[in-house]
Amino acid sequence: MKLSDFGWNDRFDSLFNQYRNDNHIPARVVRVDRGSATVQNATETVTAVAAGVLDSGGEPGPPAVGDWVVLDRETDTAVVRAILPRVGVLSRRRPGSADHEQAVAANVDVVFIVESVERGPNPRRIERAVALAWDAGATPVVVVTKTDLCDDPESAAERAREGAPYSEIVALSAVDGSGVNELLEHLPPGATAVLLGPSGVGKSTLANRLLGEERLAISHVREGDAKGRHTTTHRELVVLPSGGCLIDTPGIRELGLWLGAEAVDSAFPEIEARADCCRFSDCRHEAEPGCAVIEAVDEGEIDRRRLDSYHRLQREAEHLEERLDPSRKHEIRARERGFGKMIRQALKIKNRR
Ligand SMILES: Nc1nc2c(ncn2[C@@H]2O[C@H](COP(=O)(O)OP(=O)(O)O)[C@@H](O)[C@H]2O)c(=O)[nH]1
Ligand SMILES: [Mg+2]
Ligand SMILES: [Zn+2]
Repeated sequence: MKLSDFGWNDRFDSLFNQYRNDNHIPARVVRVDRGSATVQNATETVTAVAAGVLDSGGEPGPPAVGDWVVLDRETDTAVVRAILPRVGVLSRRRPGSADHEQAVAANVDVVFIVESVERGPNPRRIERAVALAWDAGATPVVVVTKTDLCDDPESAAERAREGAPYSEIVALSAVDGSGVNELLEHLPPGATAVLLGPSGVGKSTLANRLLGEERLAISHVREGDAKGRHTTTHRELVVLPSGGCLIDTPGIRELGLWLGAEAVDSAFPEIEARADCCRFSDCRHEAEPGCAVIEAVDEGEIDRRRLDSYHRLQREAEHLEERLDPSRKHEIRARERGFGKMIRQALKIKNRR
């Protein structure tokens, strides 16, 4: 295997230059445990000490699955010396915490948003994942699994499309193999994808199918119980025979946003496109006069549910930004105040006529 099969490229090669010496070798993190990381390169897979490592910004690690690191092999114990600057990182809010980030996967090109036909794809959950994908600098692709269990996979795909109207949707069965090659078109050699979705939708089964072997543990669901237990307990990167990398993740129950408000905009391009025609450049598309987005909703061109989701996710992103940077609180409040004033003025003008 070559390093490029793992996603190594000229960018990482030049970033590695400053560390180049006889003891340092580049490797990719395939698994993270407390204080250690399993890293892999073209010739070996080793468990390395990863305590106290600093990332490129001088922030303490730990590395995330998918990171490219500088591995020091001088002593018997391999040590992670540095994390190379990431192209992007897929993060979510750490469950149960208001302001802690959890890096799910680093340096990913594609996020496979996995939903099964069994419980029906959930458009609201898909929207969140789409926003997180764009924020990570990755392309979201929605994967609807278990089509062998359903007579009408097309309507399940339609439901998924409601949450990602501008993304590719691939319907497949990891059991009979249909649609699997289509999925691989989104994961060319050298690219990295992460599987994101709730427990039991078939992420690990799909990864095994692509691997051509039963490497990842899958849950055995009892007859008539579609719940599925948490079988995958950690994130893991595997290199596929087809050349791409795939990161399997445990089922994520809560997908708290960890992103900037602009990433939410990218998940709702139809709203962003219309926003250019709003009367006010800082229009929030709530109740402003001359709002082209609300007009499009009234005319049935934009789905009302999409606008509701947009508002919900925008608020969540803004609250996060406020919490992380309290100085912004003032700015947001001021904007809201200015906005109220603007509405009142607009109403006055209207009433005077
Ligand atoms: N019929 C059918 N069952 C599947 C398919 N993919 C996964 N499963 C089953 O769904 C259950 C959960 O799969 P698993 O891969 O562990 O889901 P994960 O939690 O998303 O990793 C297992 O019982 C699998 O055998 C599929 O395409 N068709
Ligand atoms: Mg799994
Ligand atoms: Zn507007």
